[in-house]
Order: sequence, then C-alpha cells, then structure tokens
Amino acid sequence: SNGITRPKGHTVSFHYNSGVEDMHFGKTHPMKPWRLTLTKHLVLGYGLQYAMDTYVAMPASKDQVRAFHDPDYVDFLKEVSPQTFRYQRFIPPKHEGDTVDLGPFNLSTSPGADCPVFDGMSEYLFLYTGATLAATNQLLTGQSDIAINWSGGLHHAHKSEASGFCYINDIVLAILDLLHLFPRVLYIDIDVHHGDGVEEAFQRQPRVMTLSYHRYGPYDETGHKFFPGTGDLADTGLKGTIGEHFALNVPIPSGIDDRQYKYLFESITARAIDAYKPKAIVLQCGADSLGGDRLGQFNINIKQHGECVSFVKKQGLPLLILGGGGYTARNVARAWCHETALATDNGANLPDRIPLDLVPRPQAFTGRAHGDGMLFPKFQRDHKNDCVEADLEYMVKRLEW
Ligand code: V1P
Ligand code: CA
Ligand code: ZN
Repeated sequence: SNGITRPKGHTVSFHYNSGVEDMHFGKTHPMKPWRLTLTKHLVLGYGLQYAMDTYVAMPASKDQVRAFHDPDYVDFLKEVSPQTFRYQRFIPPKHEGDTVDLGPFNLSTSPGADCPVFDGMSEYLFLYTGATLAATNQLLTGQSDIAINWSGGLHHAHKSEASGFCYINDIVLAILDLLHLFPRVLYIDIDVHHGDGVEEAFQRQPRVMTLSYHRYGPYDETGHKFFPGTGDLADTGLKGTIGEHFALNVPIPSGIDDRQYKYLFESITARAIDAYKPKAIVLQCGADSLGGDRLGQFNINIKQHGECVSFVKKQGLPLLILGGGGYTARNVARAWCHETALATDNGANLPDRIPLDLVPRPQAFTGRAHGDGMLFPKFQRDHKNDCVEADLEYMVKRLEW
C-alpha cells in the first residue's frame, strides 16, 4: 500500500524509547534530543516500521554500565540532578554572581558546558544505553542481522569521565558484549568528530579494530584544534601492546565533498575489512558529517552518507547501526530515516514528498528550547573546500599495510 516491504533474506530491528526525546541539555547547547523525535516521526511517517521489528527499549542497569565505566561514576550518573549537583563540589566564586561549579567527572551546571547536568539526564543516559544493549542482544541471539539505535553512538565518553556531550559510552558496552560471541569486531565511525572514547577503550585490544573518519587539524587562525583534537594518521593503537596497529584514523580537512569522501571511505574500509576479516561490525553514523551541520565542517550530502551505510551493509556481517552527533536537526532526521530505509532495502521506495501530515508540525513545538524552527527547508552552507586530491591519495597510501 505505502510501497514499504520487509527485506528478503535479513531481519532488521529498531530499538528506541521515546523517553529520550523530552530532554534539554540547555538553551544554547547544540545537542537537541528533539532531533530524535523528528527522526522517529519521519520513519513512522514513511511506514518503515512495517519493514522491521520495533522494540521499546528498557533502561540499562547499573551493572550493565559498570562493564566499562567506573562504579563511582555510574553511581554518580544514576543519582545526580541539577538540584543535588551544586553541592557536590562548589568552588566559591571570585566575583558576585559567578557560578563556578565544574564538578567531578567533567560535569557542570554552568551555561555553555559541553556536559551539563540537566533535568532528566539520568533517565536519558540509561535509556539510550539500554537501547544500544537491546540492539546488541538481537545480534548476539541471531534474532536480527541489522539492529538500529539512533539515540546511541556517544563515542567520546571515557571510563570515569564525560566528554563532548557523551556521558555513557554505549558503543564500548556494545562491543564488549559482542566480544562474548564474535572473535573480531570492526568499529567504523563516520561522525565528523574523532571516536576517541572507543579507540581509547580498545587501544590494547587486537580483537577490536577501530576506524574513524573525522575533521582534524587547526580550524582557525589562533590554531584551535577541531574537537577533540586527537585522531592523527600516525595514531594506530597503543605502541608496545598487542593492540598496536588495530586502530585506524583518517584525518580529513574541512569541506570534503561526496566524491572525495566516497573514495576515501570505500577504499580504506574495504582494505580494513579485507585484512581484518571482522565477524561483526558496529557503525556509528554521526550526521554532523553532513554539509550544513551546525558544528561540522564537511560538505557531504545525505546520499553519500547513506552510501557509507549501504557499503557496510553489503559486507553481509551482523551489523549494529548507531547514531551520534548531528546538529542541524532536520538534516539529521532526513539522513537517519533514509538510512533506516537503506537498511531495510527500501531505499528506492520512499516517495520524494515527505508525508507532511504525519510529521509533527512546527507550531506544535513552539515555546520549546529545541531551537530548530521550520522542518526540512532546503539548506546548504558551503564550507571552503581545502581538501586537495594529493592529501586524499596520501592518506590512502599511508593506510596501506
Ligand atoms: O570545543 C569544545 C570544547 C569546549 N572547549 C573548552 C573546547 N567542545 C565541542 C564539543 C563537540 C562535541 C561533539 C560530539 C559528537 O562527536 C558526538 C555526540 O558529535 C563543542 C562545540 C564545537 N563547536 O565543537 N561544544 C560546543 N560547541 C558547545 C556550544 C554551545 C554550548 C555548549 C557546547
Ligand atoms: Ca568519526
Ligand atoms: Zn560529532
């Protein structure tokens, strides 16, 4: 009827809990969980739920999160609220009116902080993690061949520290679970930022290969590094350990376009799979690598972003698909809906016209702090393209081993 069909030969599952949607990191904070509302409505609006098994995720347990994170940090994340936080470690302000409350574990309630403590934060964290672990379990039991959680993919979180909008590293937890069954797991990260938390967690581990594509290098005249500032081509795992050579980094200048990204992604990913022969793949699909992203500096279109997903899917291995960054909400929703369609072999079945009657109308959201106004107007912002062909060729060459 709507043209959406179930894929033949593989099962896709979709893991989500709408409880993640109502959270607000803060008025000026770029991370808007509301983008997940948009994604959900677009996926449902197109009828993609008929092409896959959909599950409402339960929150992760503290024990599950302790598989990677420090027990004290887990307790803290479970208990903390804006009301209780201030008293954890309050530094007296130098000037009247100042608030100085950079607390333990790199959390803060100060405006402008990367990792604020906000109302409902604890619920949000354990829900996105629960969805990733449920998706992982589907792959472990063989009930799904592809499992999707767009609310996951928070790749910067460390063992006992939040970083870059990430508090619980659901990716590391997922990979640890996959290692119970699969001898080698490949992690691929197309978020515009370096997947530092995942790389660090497995830097001594040859059973996990991490491969991140990211913006790298100075981004202004003052020499400020693009966040998080790591992920150099020369960083390939912890030297002197058996994990050395099992981390790959593809640093990319701003402005990379579809053709250039395709060349890099396909040649390097194919070579990595060929050499490593993974038995399962985790793909972090951060949508901040799209052109026009509020934080990103790449110039790739949804079509090419999706082709990365198709390329990985084509390998025919158990596949965990996660979200990540993405700060121009309408583009995030368009990309992740498109990629849900690709995962279920419905890439060609989405009509060009968005079923607007099924998408929440902007006026229904007025007065909320999500920031994004109109839905899906044409949007393009060109970044200066300083990615020269020679650089691309050099990176591919350097990564050949
Ligand atoms: O640049 C920084 C830090 C803060 N300064 C001390 C240096 N932080 C970035 C963090 C980006 C995180 C990306 C997460 C992900 O990879 C995965 C979910 O996408 C940052 C930026 C920026 N333009 O890079 N923080 C903020 N902007 C920010 C802006 C307003 C309010 C709060 C944070
Ligand atoms: Ca990346
Ligand atoms: Zn990012």
